Amino acid sequence: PQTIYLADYTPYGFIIDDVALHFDLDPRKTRVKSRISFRPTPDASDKTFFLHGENLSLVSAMIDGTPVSPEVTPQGLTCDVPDAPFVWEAEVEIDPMGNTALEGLYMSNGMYCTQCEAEGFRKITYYPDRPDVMAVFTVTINGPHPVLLSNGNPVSSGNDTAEWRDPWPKPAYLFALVAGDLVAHPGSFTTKSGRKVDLNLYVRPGDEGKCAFGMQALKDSMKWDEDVYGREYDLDLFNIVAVDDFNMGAMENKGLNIFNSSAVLASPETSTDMNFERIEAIIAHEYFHNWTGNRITCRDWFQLCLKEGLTVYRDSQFTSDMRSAAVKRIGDVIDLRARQFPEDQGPLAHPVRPESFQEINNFYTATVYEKGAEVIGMLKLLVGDAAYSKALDLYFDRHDGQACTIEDWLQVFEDTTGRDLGQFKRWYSQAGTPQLSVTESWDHGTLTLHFKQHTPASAATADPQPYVLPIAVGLIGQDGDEVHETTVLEMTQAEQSFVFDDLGTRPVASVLRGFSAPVVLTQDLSDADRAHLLAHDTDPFNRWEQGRMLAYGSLLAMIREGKAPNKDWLAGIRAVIGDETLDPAYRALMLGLPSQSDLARALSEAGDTPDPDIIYAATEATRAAMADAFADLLPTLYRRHTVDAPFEPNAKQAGKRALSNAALSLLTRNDDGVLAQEQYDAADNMTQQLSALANLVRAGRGNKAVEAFEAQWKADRLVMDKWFGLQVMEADPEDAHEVVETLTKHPDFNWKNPNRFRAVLGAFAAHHAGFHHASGAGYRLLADWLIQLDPVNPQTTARMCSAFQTWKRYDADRQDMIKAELDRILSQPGLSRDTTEMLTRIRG
Ligand code: B3K
Ligand code: ZN
Repeated sequence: PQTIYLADYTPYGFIIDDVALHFDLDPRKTRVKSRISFRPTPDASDKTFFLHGENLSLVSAMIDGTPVSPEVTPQGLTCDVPDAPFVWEAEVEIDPMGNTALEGLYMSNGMYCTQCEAEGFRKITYYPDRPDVMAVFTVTINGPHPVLLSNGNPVSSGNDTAEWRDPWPKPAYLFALVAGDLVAHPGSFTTKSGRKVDLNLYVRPGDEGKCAFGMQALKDSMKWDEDVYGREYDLDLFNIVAVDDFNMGAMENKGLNIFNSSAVLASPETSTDMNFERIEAIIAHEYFHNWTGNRITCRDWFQLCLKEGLTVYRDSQFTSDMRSAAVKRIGDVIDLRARQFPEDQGPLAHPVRPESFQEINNFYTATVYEKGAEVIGMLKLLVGDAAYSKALDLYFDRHDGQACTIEDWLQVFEDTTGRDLGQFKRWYSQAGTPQLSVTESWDHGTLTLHFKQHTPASAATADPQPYVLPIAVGLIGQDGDEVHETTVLEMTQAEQSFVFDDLGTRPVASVLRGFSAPVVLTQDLSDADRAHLLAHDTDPFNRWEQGRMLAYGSLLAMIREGKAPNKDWLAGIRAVIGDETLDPAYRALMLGLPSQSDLARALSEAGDTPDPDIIYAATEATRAAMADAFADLLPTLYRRHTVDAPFEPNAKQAGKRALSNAALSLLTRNDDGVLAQEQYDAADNMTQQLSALANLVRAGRGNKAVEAFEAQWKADRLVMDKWFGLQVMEADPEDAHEVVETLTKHPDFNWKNPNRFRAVLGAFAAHHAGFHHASGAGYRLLADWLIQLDPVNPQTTARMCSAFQTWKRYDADRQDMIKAELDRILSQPGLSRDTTEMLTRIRG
């Protein structure tokens, strides 16, 4: 496969004034006619007329009305064209039904839908399918379907036909078309300048009852973007469509967002609190793309973080405002460590702005998205809130309607603040997680913090240079009072010291408050100092973090030396979870433990070889010790926070349920599932029902409830995904692979549906001890399924290959077995470019 380089970027040789598309829909033979006005760019060096096109059969092509015979390859076509404005017309035939890759125009449960980002439009018609070519589209759709949708505003509609016009120039990746028998859940929003916008959520008949929450989330998002970023919506209409077969969460097509039904449909009976929060965030994310992504788009796909990092950052601000900022931040850091750190520290490491790729779909990663958002958070911390707002206003003013680069983005900050961001830019160009260590010296009222930063070399970055690190620090006195409020230290060197003076007695340093930079921090704090911060830190993130560090210490000592759980840690957690002045959601987080793969990462960072069975056993023993140590407290925690009022998906109720269910999971260890069964029988919402079910299965008492749940929810695809997933997640490591094998033989295991495939195989890949079973059965099983899925859906296959990215952490036997599986997959004839690239990089 061919490697594409950022350094090779050249502007397109033509400008498009206008695109007209005409669709005659048919499941196997859809006809697409295009009429596109081109004009040569005056100063372009490359005048070759090239149009991308894949899996298309060309019926006819004309230039200025005269038939032409372009030279066609599997990637596209070239043609001689006049050195003056001309009109290109073509007709192609495509096969939506045969399109199982879910990219381009495809069918899902009888409806037509599209997914064009990043390079799917070329599977619809011949076109310069690159984001820096922006044009105005008119779309006509013919087909016997009650609902026919495309981008922009409706122009006309009649029997089995509709015409749409999108007045805003856009790249082809934002094109969308939907047709089918759908019902609309309507709403409306009046913008701050008084324009009324019609809103619709289109769903399959039967799903009408799952729309209200998503609609409200959309209105909240529209309002928030006006209030916080001053951004108003720009069309008369905003449509969202729910689709069952979708490779990702959702897609921000202009005026016509298409969502995985799991990312938009919600009801109390069928969705958990976590589902509600995720749906609200994804709706916000896609809506926010209208300005950060659509109005201002990317020049090329290397700049993906320009829209994704910024939009993730914006949606995290939104969730912080709608819910609890502290809880959101902790959740984001847990997620970053679980998904981004392994990527950044393994064979798939790449900069936030990659410099080369073979398949761009492989770069929609936690590094581009989540680390990309962290970089923006750091920038904001460095320049301050006011300068951030000014810079964003300038960005929107200066670049509206353009396809931009990271250089453009940083320039608005330089112009606003006068800062030189040359060194800061390394966050975009270097791969790897910086390791930051801090030691202290104390001298008569003066505390000096000595920092060192070091980033390990990787295949992507051979010799990483020091970063600009914003390090938020506060000081907590011996009596528990804050003696120095948060200050942001700006570290730019490999080694640097910062002084705090005029201190009476020696305080405890609370370092990297709010996780102010995405680094691995090593701080020489004693357990007593950590316990002091756990009890008194005014920074909610760091308070939680110290509990987590103590948990790591306790678990690692148990794993390495068989030590009993750390009593000071248990006592510290006990005090926090019993503190009724604290937010229940926050206390629920305090009852969490590092995941087993986080422990494996910590061991391997320290130079040890993780043993998944020992990690599993230590985690179980620690949970048992918690159940024991908190035994007297748990029943009260459970009862006090069980919600009696009618279900509301708000943060307040969700926090209470999170805490009572965290208590339930410990209580179940003491009562053999009696309370869990009680909760299961009484549950009137999915949060309570699913949590009870998970506890019953974990306790080995779930058979009856598993059957009852299936009988109750057989007809609901999204709930059945949970049913499949839960049985894998809660399986005993010894038989996890057998559980998976049994589930894959279930008549409802439709493996071509990405949600169902992920529910089972994705959950299995995340089951640390089950997947890494010493027999190698887990590796073989996943590899078998990746081989089966690849020809059908390369994107979902390639994404799941990352299950193997941590393979070099493990012992030689496991490494040999994994390597054999990687090679077996790689030797499959016709393996997709997506999967080939992923496995080649992982194998190293
Ligand atoms: N921009 C889309 C992702 C497209 C994925 C292409 N493989 C969703 C999002 O980030 O909002
Ligand atoms: Zn996005």
